[in-house]
Amino acid sequence: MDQDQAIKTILEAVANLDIDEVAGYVRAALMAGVDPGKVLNDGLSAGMQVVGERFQSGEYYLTDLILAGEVMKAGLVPLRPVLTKTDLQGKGKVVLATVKGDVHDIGKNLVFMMLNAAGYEVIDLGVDVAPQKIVEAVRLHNVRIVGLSVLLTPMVNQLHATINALVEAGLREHIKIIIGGACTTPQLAEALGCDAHGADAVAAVQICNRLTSSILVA
Ligand code: B1M
Repeated sequence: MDQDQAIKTILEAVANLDIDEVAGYVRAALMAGVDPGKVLNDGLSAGMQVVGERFQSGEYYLTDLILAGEVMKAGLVPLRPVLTKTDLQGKGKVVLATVKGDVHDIGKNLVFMMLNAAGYEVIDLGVDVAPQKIVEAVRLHNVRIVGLSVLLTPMVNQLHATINALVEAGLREHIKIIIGGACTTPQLAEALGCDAHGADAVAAVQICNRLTSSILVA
């Protein structure tokens, strides 16, 4: 099987909710020499995109979305050790959360995994996290980077609420804020006064590296 076909097979397995085969297809792609980042972005995540479209069109129901989450997790099992192979340590601390009202955590968990592998100490507050809890975590752990994930458009106002809470607590000027998730864009990040937008988990690491150097220089 060629590399493009291997990726297409993974995409289709996720899109068709094939929980029994997905991990095997990921293993086969890795054996065929496909780049792990491509397996993640063009295979697994692209398959989730199709699931979302089928949900939106009424072809899939909420139970299918739930199963899709499990399919994605199954596909990540063989990928995780390859994505997290690193010996870097001690880059600094990052607080990570999915905003209040939103329970999507697959993307956030990928960002966690990649930041961890890149040597960051990541304080993961989980999902449905209230602004005040983020403020408290920033204070408690003395972090310099806050990462916020959101997938639901109606919850974008929680990004705003969180940033406001950080401003009111007098913390905003001491930290960098990066946002990401399916309903976010660089324009949204700019409009909200964030420091960066991460398109995917690999980009999130590159951005944190850049933000960390700017903090060290300042
Ligand atoms: Co829901 N869901 N969901 N869902 N879900 C979406 C997001 C949706 C787009 C589907 C659709 O209609 N097309 C839609 C949102 C529409 C909108 O508002 N724009 C939607 C909806 C409507 C809902 C419910 C309201 C459905 C209902 O109840 N009627 C409900 C809401 C629950 C809630 O949160 N309160 C709901 C529930 C669920 C499940 C719980 C069943 C399940 C999530 C399981 C879980 O996360 N544990 C689920 C799923 C699986 C999806 C889709 C199909 C897939 C999401 C996913 O995991 N993608 C999704 C469709 C879609 O996104 N196109 C959909 C794969 C993941 C790797 O991508 O999270 O985007 P993503 O992360 C990426 C990047 O965005 C980035 O890195 C990752 C890749 O490397 N990234 C960051 C993410 N966070 C980052 C942070 C960063 C940097 C980068 O820095 C901090």
